[in-house]
Amino acid sequence: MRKQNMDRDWIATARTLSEALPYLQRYTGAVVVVKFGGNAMGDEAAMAEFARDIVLMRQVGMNPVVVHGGGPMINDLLKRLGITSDWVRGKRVTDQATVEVVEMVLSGLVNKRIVQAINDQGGRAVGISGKDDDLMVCAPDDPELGFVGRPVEMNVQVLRDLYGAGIIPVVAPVGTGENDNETFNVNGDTAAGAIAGALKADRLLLLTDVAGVKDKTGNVVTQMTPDEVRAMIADGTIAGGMIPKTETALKAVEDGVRAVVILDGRVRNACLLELFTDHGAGSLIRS
Ligand code: X2W
Repeated sequence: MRKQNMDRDWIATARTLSEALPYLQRYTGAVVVVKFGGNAMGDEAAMAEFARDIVLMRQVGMNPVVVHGGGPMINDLLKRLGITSDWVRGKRVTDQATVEVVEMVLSGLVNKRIVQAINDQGGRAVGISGKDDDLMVCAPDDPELGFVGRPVEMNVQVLRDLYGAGIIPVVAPVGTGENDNETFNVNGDTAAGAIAGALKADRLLLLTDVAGVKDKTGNVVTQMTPDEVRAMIADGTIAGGMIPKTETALKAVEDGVRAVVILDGRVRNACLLELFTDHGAGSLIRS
């Protein structure tokens, strides 16, 4: 039954929708690559909320492409199997046994969990990996890292075919190789950046578990140019795990992505906050 009392929440809801109009108009047809990291995934409720935001983006005429990680989930299964992992410069040293687990977890458990969550919210998601239609062809990144891949050839037509048909592609960061029967473990941020670059996406959203890029005083920097990011890396303001993320952002902007945003995926409706409000969220990097 319709309620007659116009309490403040309903008025605020209508106001929010009205204020979103210019953003909805600006983003019609926009290609938005969303990297959903394993640390940003959280519980079932958080997953459902993420899926709902992605379905809403599709519903209002955007073309979202989800690229996911799953590092913590790979750690869980490796542990259960008694396989240990070493890390070098933020990347998992990946031998034959490890790459099999990586593919099982990323292309299997994690990919299908996200696909199902999007479909449960009324979207049409199809899960693939970098092997499907040779989407992401890799070469070894560094001999020290084993089967860790560096994307060398991107074939993104399959993604255009999927979103052109109204489908939301969900991509696991597992690559194929230049030789037969090779499998590569690709860092999720690297894969998302390569896909966004090859699509010349309007936005790359890197959802993580920190508020964004912080300056020396610990405040989140809301907007930066690539030169400013390079200076912050050089003087040590950007450090640790933020280095590969900002380097991915720099490369994506160089490749023709219009803007990259590093934002906290644990914040409710993080994607919508960034795309559809004046407020924005996280740190935006653009020339
Ligand atoms: C990552 C792939 C998953 C990933 C790994 O093995 O953990 C490499 O390190 P998050 O959740 O985004 O960190 N690959 C080469 O990137 O997951």
